[in-house]
Amino acid sequence: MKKEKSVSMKVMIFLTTIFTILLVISCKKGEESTDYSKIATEGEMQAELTSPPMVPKPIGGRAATKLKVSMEIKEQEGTMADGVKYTYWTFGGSVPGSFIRTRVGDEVEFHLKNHPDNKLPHNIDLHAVTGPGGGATSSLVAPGHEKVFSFKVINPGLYVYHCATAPVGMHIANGMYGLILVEPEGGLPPVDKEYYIMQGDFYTQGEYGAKGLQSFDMNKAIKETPDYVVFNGKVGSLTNGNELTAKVGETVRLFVGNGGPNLVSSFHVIGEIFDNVHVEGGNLVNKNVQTTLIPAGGSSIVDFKVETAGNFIIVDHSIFRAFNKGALGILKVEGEENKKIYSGTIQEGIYLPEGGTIQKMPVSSTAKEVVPNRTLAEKIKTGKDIFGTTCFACHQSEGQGIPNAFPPLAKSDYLNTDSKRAIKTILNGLSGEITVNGKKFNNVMPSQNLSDDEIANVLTYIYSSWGNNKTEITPQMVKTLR
Ligand code: HEC
Ligand SMILES: [Cu+2]
Repeated sequence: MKKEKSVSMKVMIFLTTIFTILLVISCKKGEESTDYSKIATEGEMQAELTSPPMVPKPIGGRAATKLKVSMEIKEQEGTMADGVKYTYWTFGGSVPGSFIRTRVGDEVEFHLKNHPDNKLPHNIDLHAVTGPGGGATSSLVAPGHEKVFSFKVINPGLYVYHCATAPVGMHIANGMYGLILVEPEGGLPPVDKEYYIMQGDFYTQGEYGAKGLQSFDMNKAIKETPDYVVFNGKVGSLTNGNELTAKVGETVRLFVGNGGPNLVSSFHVIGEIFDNVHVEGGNLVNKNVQTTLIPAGGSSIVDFKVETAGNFIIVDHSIFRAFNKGALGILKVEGEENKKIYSGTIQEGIYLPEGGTIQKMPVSSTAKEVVPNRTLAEKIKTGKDIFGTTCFACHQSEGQGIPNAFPPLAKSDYLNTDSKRAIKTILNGLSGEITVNGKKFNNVMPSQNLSDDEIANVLTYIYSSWGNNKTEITPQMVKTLR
């Protein structure tokens, strides 16, 4: 009995010692993490502000200072997509608004100006602010006025800011959001390229692509059924000559935000893996991430090294948003392809399950083909079958296509002006920007492995349908272009 007691006493003493040691360690750690609300600032300076996709220069080692931010709110007409106009409400004239770069401990003196031509009052709620409304309560500013308030940034991270004037959803839906970065002590690890991307969903009276000035649709916003989901305020902000760029071997950091107002983003770069992700824009760094979730009103900092050349497509991996609502950008990496990392197609062949070997694709599938003599009606009939099994998946059953993805074949000016070009499109495939009936497409059509006869028939069918010009294509015409 006595012996047992002394054993339990020893255990007690042992546990108490461990506990005390742990307590001391945790206290020490607590002491080490600085309370940035107490850090003193040195001097003052004007903040550099940038519009997307650019970000201000890194802060790195500079001491905490009084940082003056001067931002002007502008309500202005802009372009949502080709031929589609929208009246954006902006912080600093861009969607998303100007990027603000601070370091932890900075005292930010914020000058919010509402341009006299604007029609509405606005304010700003910065998620980097510790205080009621994140600044919104002290920043409501009428057109032609300026409000000044100040705050100390005490938590490092990447934060969203947005307008919080009623109806809040509408101000955000019209583009009133942006990012403010609070660098940690000593800054972020240096990289070669830094960019600013922010996703947003837009609700317009007309459907996706409907021309003219589109007004905001409150009902669609409440139902959370956007017509547009885009990066940096518009379709094509990061494509068609606006691509982000980097060179092989460089490291790229993306400051990514999501303004919402409704949707969350499954942010992904096709063909890249994020080496580091500051999860939700905070301190936690996750490694080797394929897709990072960015909540509405949240952010993420991702970086990766680009190892090989090519176009890397930036998407919201809720993928219809990317290909049908605009959430698509491109990172263009220039330099040498790295075949060790990515080989490209090594061999393309026909797969024969029974034969067991992969054979080379025949160069000309018509070499020994006996081409039957068909009447026009027969051609159209067989052509229709080919269309129904091969082309319709993309171009749709009535040749109407899908806006922004697959061009129409019905009443297609592209098709009707040049039949040789149409034949070549099927023989060789087609990529790059084309304009069909006034609408731009920039996608890839794979080459179709069809015989001369089949191509002649399917094209003859298409030309004789849906208001096209009734050109008759012969196998001979295809053969000369093969
Ligand atoms: C996998 C999807 C896909 C399939 C299958 C496909 N196409 Fe296409 N097609 C496209 C895309 C995408 C373009 C536009 C390429 C670009 O943007 O450069 C295109 C363009 C065209 C064009 C020129 C543009 C126009 O509208 O006149 C023709 C003609 C055409 N396709 C015919 C066909 C025919 C005929 C077939 C079937 C034999 C077919 N396509 C199968 C995706 C496809
Ligand atoms: Cu506003």
